[in-house]
Amino acid sequence: MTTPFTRNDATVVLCPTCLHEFDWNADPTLYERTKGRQFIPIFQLDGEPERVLRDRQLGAWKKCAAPLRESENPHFLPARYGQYGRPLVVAFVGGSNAGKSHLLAAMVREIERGALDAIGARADALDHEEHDNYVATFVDPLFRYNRAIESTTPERNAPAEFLDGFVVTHGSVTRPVVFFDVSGEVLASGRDLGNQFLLAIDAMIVVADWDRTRVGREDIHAAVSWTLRRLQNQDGRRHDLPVAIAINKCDEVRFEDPVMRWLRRPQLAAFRQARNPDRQLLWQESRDAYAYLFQRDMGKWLEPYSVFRQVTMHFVSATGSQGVGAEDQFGTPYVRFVNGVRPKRVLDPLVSVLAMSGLFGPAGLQVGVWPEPPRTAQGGDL
Ligand SMILES: Nc1nc2c(ncn2[C@@H]2O[C@H](COP(=O)(O)OP(=O)(O)OP(=O)(O)O)[C@@H](O)[C@H]2O)c(=O)[nH]1
Ligand SMILES: [Mg+2]
Ligand SMILES: [Zn+2]
Repeated sequence: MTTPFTRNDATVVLCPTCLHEFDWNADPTLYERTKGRQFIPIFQLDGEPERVLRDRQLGAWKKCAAPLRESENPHFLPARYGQYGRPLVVAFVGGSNAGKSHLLAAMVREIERGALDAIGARADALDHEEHDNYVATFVDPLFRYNRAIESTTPERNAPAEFLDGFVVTHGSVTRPVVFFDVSGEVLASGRDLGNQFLLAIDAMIVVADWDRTRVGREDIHAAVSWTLRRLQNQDGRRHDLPVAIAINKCDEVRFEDPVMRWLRRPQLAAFRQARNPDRQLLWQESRDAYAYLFQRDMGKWLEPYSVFRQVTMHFVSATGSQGVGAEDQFGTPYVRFVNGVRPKRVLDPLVSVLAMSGLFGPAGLQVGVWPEPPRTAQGGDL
């Protein structure tokens, strides 16, 4: 799974934006992006030293080889996207207001501060400019100014692009990992350009609000069910898609068992030895989380268990506390985290899908494969 997806020595990359498959190396042309977001091919100038050329190629882009229809503009992917073999496309799936965007921002912040060191992994931004942009737009307002991220704008009629990405290295394995986070409304909205990236994903982080009454306007589990149905309809490989279900906003129920027991544990406790994850611990947490959702009449969120081979569940809190209504200096209302933002265990679902994808070696491929699906109260053995 960690080897490049090759066909006749070509590295075939699936463009997550338009779903076109193409040989990454067929056209070596690189592009630089101007301040005005124009893409210009980089060619060696007459007499230009190799070193200078190479420097200009830093942060370059590649054009997606999809044939364009009239009125369509070409789109581009960071040059490093296809350089290390098959990238891992991770999607955040869940109803609107579940906390997908806060969870992603909290994960990126943890990665930034080097929290993957704990498992001996390194992450470098896939494209530094795009990453800085993501941090300035989502991470900094949240962590520096305690300002909640706004609900993601539903964008149905344009293909989605990934928000941020890293090149993750563990031992001899290097793989680009990119994140898609669109609005819950778009996930639930049928077959739209805005959610077709779902057909290109390699792993899924399902985000569930423990309080199901808070979900937005759409049918409460439509985002999850619809995504699963579409993936199931694809090729047989799909049942291998690793899924981590994150029960978010656990800060609000932190004194309740079993939440208390798990939320107090340090981040990545089960992955201290990334090559040999603690499957027992992961199983116990998944079992408790399964029971927790089932008791709350949230069985629909457990559907991935019947569809996919590898599923883990995690109690997390993206923000560590509940935000309160405030007003900024311009009188604009916003949600503020008065005690600062302190994520709890947000990297566990991410590292779990990375492990299940084989990034940390073969033992990870058994993560989330349980002796039997967790039983519910009717089965009597939880
Ligand atoms: N208490 C608590 N609130 C949270 C947490 N994470 C997110 N929230 C709140 O939940 C609300 C929704 O969070 P978002 O991240 O915007 O949710 P989303 O799933 O991205 O929603 P859409 O973009 O509309 O699909 C925000 O008001 C956050 O303040 C958490 O860990 N704890
Ligand atoms: Mg969002
Ligand atoms: Zn494309």
